[in-house]
Amino acid sequence: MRLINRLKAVLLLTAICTLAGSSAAWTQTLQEVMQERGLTEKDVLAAAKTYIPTGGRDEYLCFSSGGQSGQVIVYGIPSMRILKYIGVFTPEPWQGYGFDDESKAVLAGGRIDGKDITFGDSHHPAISETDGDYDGKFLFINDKANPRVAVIDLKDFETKQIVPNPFFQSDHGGCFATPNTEYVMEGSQYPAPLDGEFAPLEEFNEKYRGGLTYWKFDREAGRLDPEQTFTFELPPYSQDLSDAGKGPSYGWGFTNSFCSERYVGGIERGRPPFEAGCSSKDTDFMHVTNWVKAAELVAAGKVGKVKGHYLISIAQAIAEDLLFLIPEPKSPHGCDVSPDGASIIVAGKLDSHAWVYSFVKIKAAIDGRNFEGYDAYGIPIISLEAALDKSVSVGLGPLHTQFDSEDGVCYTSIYVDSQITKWNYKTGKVLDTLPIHYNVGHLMTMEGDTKNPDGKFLVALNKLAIDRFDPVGPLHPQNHQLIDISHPTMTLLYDMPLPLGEPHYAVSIKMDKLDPLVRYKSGWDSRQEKRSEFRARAGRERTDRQPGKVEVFGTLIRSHITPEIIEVTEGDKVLIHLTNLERAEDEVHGFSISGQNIQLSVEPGKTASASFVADKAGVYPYYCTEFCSALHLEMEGYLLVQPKGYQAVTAEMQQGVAYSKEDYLTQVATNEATQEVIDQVVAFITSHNYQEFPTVLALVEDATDQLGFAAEAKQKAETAATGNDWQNAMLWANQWWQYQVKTADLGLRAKTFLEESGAKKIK
Ligand code: RUQ
Ligand code: CUA
Repeated sequence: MRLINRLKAVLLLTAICTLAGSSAAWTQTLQEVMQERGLTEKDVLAAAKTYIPTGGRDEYLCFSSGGQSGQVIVYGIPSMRILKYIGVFTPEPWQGYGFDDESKAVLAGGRIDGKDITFGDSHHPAISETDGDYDGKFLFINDKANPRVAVIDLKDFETKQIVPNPFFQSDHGGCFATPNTEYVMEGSQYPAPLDGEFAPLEEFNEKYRGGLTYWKFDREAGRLDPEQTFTFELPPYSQDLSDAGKGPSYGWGFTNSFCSERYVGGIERGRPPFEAGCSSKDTDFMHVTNWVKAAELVAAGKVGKVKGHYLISIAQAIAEDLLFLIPEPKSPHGCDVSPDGASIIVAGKLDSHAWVYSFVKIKAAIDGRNFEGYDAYGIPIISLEAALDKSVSVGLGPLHTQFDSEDGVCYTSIYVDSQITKWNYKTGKVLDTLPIHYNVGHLMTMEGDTKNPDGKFLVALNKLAIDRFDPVGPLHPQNHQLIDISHPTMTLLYDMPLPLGEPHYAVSIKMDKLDPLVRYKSGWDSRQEKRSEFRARAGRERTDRQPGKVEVFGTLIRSHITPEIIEVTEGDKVLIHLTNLERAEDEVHGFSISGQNIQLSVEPGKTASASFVADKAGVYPYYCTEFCSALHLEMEGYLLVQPKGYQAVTAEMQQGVAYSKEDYLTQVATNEATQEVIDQVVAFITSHNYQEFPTVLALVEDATDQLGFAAEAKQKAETAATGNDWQNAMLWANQWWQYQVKTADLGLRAKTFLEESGAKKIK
């Protein structure tokens, strides 16, 4: 046994040396592989354009809505490797989201009328902008089904806030950020009474309304500020997508609508259905809103509050020149402002044209009060002729438009024809088309909705996959298709199945604009972004007891949980706060207790809490749910829920093995051999410029901690040995060795990192 331990330490070192020296030998040529797998040269080229060698990085990071999963999917481009699902509107157990008290509070922010909503239909993500360009700080996304908006901090990719819309019953036209993220737009979808009360459908025209909320974003706090947020009351047209103006159109917002017929269905009453009544007119309306002027009115105290929130009535919007309508092609969908802010492109789902509106013309019509009339609510209508620059035939069922780095060039998704059309909205020329598999909804180019699109790649977010993937039953994965757009003609590179929900929109940002954390400051409440009042430091763990309540302030470090025994009485409220003491990158510990619906993810530095009522007497093992170390399985403990009035009968813990002096001495010999390995690694590290590598510094910091613990355990072993208590001497000697192994593990990782990063020898 002891000998094996000693060998292990030695093996650890030799394994590293062998690894460094070996290189994989290819036994086949590229031609042979192509032949064997039936690949064409085009296939191999596509692979070469998307392949990321091990350890490599993608150029862009994509945030895709996760549709009905209520999450955000994060993947790299061009590799299309999925990196994370961010829990947003829906609990996500791996991240402990919705299972620890801190994140439960975030989800509780999204309650509607006090009701927990544990599902979201996430639709349109938006990255925060500074001066019209992505700044990589925050991500916003809306929930269409239960009108809410969430804020995700891109420091740690965690959801920090969910706010329900105070007036709507559904939303669609969000999230869209204004050029400096002053506001985040959220447009309603299906009209309903804004006061949340009942009104019969017979009173649709009078009582039902749409709306557009401009959520004020407090960048300092990293939160939406409901106090400074305002909403436009809009007619009961089904408002659809929105976009914020920029450049010349800065200060304005544009929101589509369908069903301006205000048709109310009722098949069961013998009436033609919604789909007939909502598409009978040839045109619908684009809503043009002036948010800068509206914000001034709010600041001047001229906007009233309803249900505690600023609401600009239709009458006030008309009187203050804040709201205008422009006819749009039948059943419009996408509403996309060009990078220069001069044009707005709208495509009608039931039309084959993309309509290019000119903001200069719109502004001239507004300033010249050149209106063709007023809608039923008195809102001025700018005529199509007065606002339109051109319309271009792009294919059947055009939806959304995204922009290229080349001036005037854009791409429109064509739903019915299943294709992407590349065209120029300045010249009106169609440049190229590419078939899609199948029925593309949104599409996205790299940073394609900023004022400086990067072009390069386009992703088609397809509504159907049909025959693209291995069959997995009637519910197919979604298909994201990666397209190379760096040349005059588009080339399809890759099909990526997404098995989570129907992604609507996605946004991509250049990787180098992001700077995510690898660890938290120690004892960090990541949701409130401050030091947790529940943090514990090494050696300061404690359990507080009050009648009916037990509160644990514990820690996690490879490979033990402190405390290892939690004793409570049946009926007690139990609060467990755990701090991960690790500094090493990726050393996450989890925490789960049998039968309590608890699952924490405690990343390095984080403090996370679980609370529950121990309502049934019994024995409940708990353990770490991340495979964090060789002794991960031993990272365990017991929650003992004692029956009321329980009296302990046995005084001493039982042990399965008795140790002798000889066992102790053998263990000490192993430890001394291990120390030699550690010394060699330390010598290697300190002879190099390791201080210039933050990753290594963190590993060294961690290793130093572990070595400190080793010294403490060593001392305990020696004290027990002095008293001839060989049982405890041996156990503490083994614990001393455990700490050494962890030190060696960290040290070897640091050494490998230095070797791979070409660290310089300094002495
Ligand atoms: S959309 S159905 Cu963005 Cu085309 Cu929601
Ligand atoms: Cu910590 Cu497994």
